[in-house]
Amino acid sequence: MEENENAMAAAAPAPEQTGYTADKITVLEGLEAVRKRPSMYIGDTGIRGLHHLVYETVDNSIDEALAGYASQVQVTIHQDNSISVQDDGRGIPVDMHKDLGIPAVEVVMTVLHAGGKFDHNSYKVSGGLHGVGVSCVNALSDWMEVEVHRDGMAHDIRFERGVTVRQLRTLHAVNDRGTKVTFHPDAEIFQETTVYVWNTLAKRLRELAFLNRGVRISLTDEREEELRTETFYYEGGISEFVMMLNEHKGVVHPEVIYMHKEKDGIDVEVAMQYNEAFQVEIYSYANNINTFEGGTHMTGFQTALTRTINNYAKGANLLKGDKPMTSSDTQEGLTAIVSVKVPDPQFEGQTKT
Ligand code: 0RA
Repeated sequence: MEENENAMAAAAPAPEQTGYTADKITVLEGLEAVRKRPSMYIGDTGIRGLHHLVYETVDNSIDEALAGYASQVQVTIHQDNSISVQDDGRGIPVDMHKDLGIPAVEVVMTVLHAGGKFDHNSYKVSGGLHGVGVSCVNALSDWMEVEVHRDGMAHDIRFERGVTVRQLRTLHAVNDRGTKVTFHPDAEIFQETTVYVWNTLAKRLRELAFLNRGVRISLTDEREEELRTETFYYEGGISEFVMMLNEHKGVVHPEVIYMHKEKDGIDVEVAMQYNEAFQVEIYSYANNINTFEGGTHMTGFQTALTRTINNYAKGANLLKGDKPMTSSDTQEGLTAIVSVKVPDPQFEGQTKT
């Protein structure tokens, strides 16, 4: 992907011919590349890719919440299937980017991978789709508007197919903070459909609320005569996720077992509860993305579980003459969530959904 971008930038006309600086050429070529091969960036241009535009946008607000600056994220499906994602975070900075000479918010929205580059302290955790950033959403939207409330003022900017069509303006005084991104998926790109599905968005937003304890995420649909709204908020985080999964099963112990530790910037959480069934239901996540092929976080948990139970059993003389338990013994009837948050994740050869 990087190689491709560089190749395109190299083939661009010389700055003296166009009046653009080298940086600006790279900016334009970048988003053109996304429109040329959208599936390279968002996986596909069907209904999945369409919904991924929302997830990618929501991830930025979740990051702001994980950094401790936002507490809620509101997603709205408007009548024309445009989507708004609004948070109460610090607001994307609107000051001039010193190298590019355009406002920082414009950099975030028009430069591939620009996400938090100008903010080296940012602890970017959310996975995004392929970690492509909100500029890809911009490139694949026939229009996008961003409104920022910051330092007591409202600001807005508008793009069409990734190109700035209305420069950043300062509108009026406000007494709140936050960012609202509204985009309309481009039917030239999403030829199959541009219609959002409530259940698909609700399922992912609920999952994000479970995985990010204390973040209030709401979904509103303005397309029907009657407004539909649902709020996902779980003070218990992944423990409540396990409770939901075990809801219709007889549980072996009433309380969900929960463990949480942060070390060297890596956050690890486990919630688990045994039920009376035989199936194993363990879901693992890295940076809010379901790592359905497992990984070191998953095998680490499984190994530790079996070792811990065997050590206890041995110490309490429960094994008698029996062989130590196997991991299939210790996982029978187990429902568990393993969630890790890593600043620079490696999804080696992993297909993300
Ligand atoms: C970097 C720096 C700062 C805010 C953000 C990113 C930010 C990005 C998004 C995207 C959606 N919502 C957002 N909210 C905040 C601010 C740095 C500062 O104020 O010092």
